[in-house]
Amino acid sequence: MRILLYNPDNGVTRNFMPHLWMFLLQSLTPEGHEVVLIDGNAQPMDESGIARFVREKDIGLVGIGAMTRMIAKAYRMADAIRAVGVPVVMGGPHVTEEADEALGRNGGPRHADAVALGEADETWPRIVEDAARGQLKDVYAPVDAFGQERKPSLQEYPAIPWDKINLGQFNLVPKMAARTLQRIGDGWGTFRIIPMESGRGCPYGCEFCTVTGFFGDSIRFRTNESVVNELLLLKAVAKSEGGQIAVFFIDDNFAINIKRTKSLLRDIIAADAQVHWVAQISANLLRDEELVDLIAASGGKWIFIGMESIDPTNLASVNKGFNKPGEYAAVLERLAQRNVYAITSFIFGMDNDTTGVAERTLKEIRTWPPGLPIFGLLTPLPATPLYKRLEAAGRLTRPKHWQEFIPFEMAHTPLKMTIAEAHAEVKAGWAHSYNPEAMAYAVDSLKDKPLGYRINIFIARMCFRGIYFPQMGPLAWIKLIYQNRRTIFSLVKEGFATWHGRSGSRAADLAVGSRVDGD
Ligand code: B12
Ligand code: SF4
Repeated sequence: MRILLYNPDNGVTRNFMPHLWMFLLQSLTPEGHEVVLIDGNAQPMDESGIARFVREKDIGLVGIGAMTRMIAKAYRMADAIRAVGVPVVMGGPHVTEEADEALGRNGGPRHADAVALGEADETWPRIVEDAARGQLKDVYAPVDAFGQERKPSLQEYPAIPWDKINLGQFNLVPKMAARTLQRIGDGWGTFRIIPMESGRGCPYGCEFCTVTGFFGDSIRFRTNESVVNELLLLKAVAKSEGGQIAVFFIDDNFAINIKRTKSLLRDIIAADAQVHWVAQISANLLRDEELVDLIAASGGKWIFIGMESIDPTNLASVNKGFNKPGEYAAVLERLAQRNVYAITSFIFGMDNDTTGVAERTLKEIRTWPPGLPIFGLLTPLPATPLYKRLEAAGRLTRPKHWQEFIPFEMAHTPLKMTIAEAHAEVKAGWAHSYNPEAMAYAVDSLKDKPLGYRINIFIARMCFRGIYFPQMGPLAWIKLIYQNRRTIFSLVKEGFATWHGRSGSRAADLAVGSRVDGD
């Protein structure tokens, strides 16, 4: 049987990275079946396109995974596939919480033939075999012989065959430039950000988060050896094609067990398996100097920190009181000293937020080393404690907000400001952080750092701006480049001067017969 695994885009922003679940399920598919992957972020497709694709390619089963944000699109695509007679199984965090909705058991239309609840590592092979026999069940739950929920152990993690998977659709280097860039340095013909997990679960239980409910509060880890081998394989793949690779450790809190994280990072260094990597780590765990040293030495470049708010009352109200705004600056300095930067994530519209929250937050941010601030709204995701609290208080204004996804639009009333004011605060956060002056300031404030770091920060900022301000398509990018022309010009000028200086001194060295290369 030929199986299509499909992840929809949300139609607004495109992810820079493919989704791990597709590669994982592909690796866990029983022998004798062929698996095709389509990520809507890399290969946009509409309903008629996917219906045509499954017919032309003779697909026997389609698996769709989606977050709440993409679920409306996922249902539309599933409907189109089922209309041409191909069964659809859906999985992921949204349908796990809203299985009745996907199966049409709550009065709405049915979108899926089957739903995989929770982690599907162990149920997927069964789903495939049932589908091949034409005997799909409605619901697949990860339970043991006694009907108790069973979380898969990650000790026997499958080796994802990155060297055999066609990763063409996930290259971030534009086709036009790929050939030329392949010859630069170690090669930049391809650049991919690959998701990798080293563990699952988080015990913190923040009120707005799906993770503790979905993956559980006890943490399971892969062996160091399996992570190191995967990194080595990815490194080899990038080298063989004259390209670059970066890894996003998608663990919800990569340093949740500091001792284990340090041991993993030490093993990565010992095996020479370093690649540039990004990970999510909560601020409280970054107090440890040795951990931060190991992060830098093992290739860590960007750390995503869920700061959420600079107001301790807000943090306490969402069960995230372990975040201490008073230590944010020291944490970011500690990272910046090692040339590691932070993606700092904030949520506006919390219960203690009042108008002016964006400016108050920006004032703090300006005192920190430059990073990548991002701003969102408090969102009641299905089945989270937050959803239940707001529902009980009658504060949900759009209880099924996912059925009509609107980016950056609240689904409940905040307590101390209006919905419109909360929207304006988020807009102000993005506008003041990503206007050309803010971009120039971020680059200038790193004057003492090597040019490479400043270029890295600048490019990352240009891309991150697109999370809020639509910048899909060449025209939007041309406009953005024009607006930031001064910063671009100064970076190019400095790059040229550095290159010229280097080639000048190399010529001088050669002229006097001295050796310029190390032994
Ligand atoms: C990496 C990540 C991202 C990446 C993008 C996704 C990517 N390319 O990988 C980035 C950083 C861009 C991102 C952004 C956002 N994310 Co995010 N993200 C994650 C994260 C940390 C890891 C996802 C992952 O790969 N997990 C590991 C895999 C193995 O697990 P999985 O995807 O759940 O898959 C398993 C099962 O669900 C199931 N399964 C999944 N799909 C399918 C399909 C089929 C057919 C079957 C059978 C089974 C199946 O089987 C898999 C194996 O067991 C998760 C948290 C988490 N730990 O999962 C949050 C998470 C998915 N994100 C979340 C959110 C809310 C967001 C944002 C909306 C945040 C924001 N406010 O802006 C944005 C929106 C992104 C967008 N563009 O639309 C929520 C989603 C909750 C929900 N109900 O939808 C999560 C769960 C975190 C949370 N705090 O609650 N995210
Ligand atoms: S620390 Fe992060 S992953 Fe853990 S519950 Fe809180 S928000 Fe979710």
